[in-house]
Amino acid sequence: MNTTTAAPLVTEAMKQQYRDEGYMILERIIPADMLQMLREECSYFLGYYDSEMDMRRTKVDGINHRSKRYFISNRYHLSPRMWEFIFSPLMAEITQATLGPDVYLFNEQWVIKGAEQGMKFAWHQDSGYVGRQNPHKPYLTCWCTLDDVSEQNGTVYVLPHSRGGTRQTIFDHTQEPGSNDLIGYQGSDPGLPIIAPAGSIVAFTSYTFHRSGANTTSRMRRIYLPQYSGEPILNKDGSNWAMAVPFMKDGKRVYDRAGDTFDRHAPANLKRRLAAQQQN
Ligand SMILES: O=C(O)CCC(=O)C(=O)O
Repeated sequence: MNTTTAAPLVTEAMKQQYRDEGYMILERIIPADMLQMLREECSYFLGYYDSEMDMRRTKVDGINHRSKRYFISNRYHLSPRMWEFIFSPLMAEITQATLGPDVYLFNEQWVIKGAEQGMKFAWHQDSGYVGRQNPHKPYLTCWCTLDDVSEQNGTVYVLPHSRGGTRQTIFDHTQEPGSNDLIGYQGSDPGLPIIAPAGSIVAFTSYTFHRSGANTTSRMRRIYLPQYSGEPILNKDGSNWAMAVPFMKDGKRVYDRAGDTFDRHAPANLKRRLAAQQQN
């Protein structure tokens, strides 16, 4: 009888680093067919978003800057296959290792830096965007590389908890004019650059300070970034801050593919925005 079990993808040492320093790195962890699918979907959503900006006759939309930097959020219902990655056994293992037995999809986005003019993104905690006025436990960001990432093409820099003082604290953030970035750290520590091949995942907590550099290369730099929480994250009025799609409950996968529709789970502000566009 064969009694061997597959080695865990997330090792004890990785979990310890995540707990102590707020991040861990899983290199070349995304299967090749998934990576290909994510790259194809990325092209679709980028084209979709560019045409939306053109229709609105704008080049700047919040923190999105046409051809320079994109954050395209919470549209996975518009794809017939994104759920296969978001709710995959791989993401189940990573989320269980970091958040525990109950997991919800909170937010998901493409973060794309344009070739040659890809803009930097300022030091922040993801929780700084949710805000201290909406109290929440640290949630999980999975920064998934669709390209090899380097300091030249605008990789992310992480400030470990022991250097940023972030283990239990959400700092004040102020908005930077022009870029519209929220900035939460003004210190001189440059952070740790993540140099990793395509298909890697950097998992960090929403309290961990991070930033990213400019893309000066001749190719785009593409990231897919799903975020998960251990419980729904709410606005003060009780509505979802973004989404709260059940994924795991008591360590078991409870994701309901048939019930996961745009109408049921997409954020209210996105529903309003897309509905308004259809009327134009
Ligand atoms: O991929 C990047 O450039 C940084 C993304 C990021 O920091 C975020 O979405 O919070």
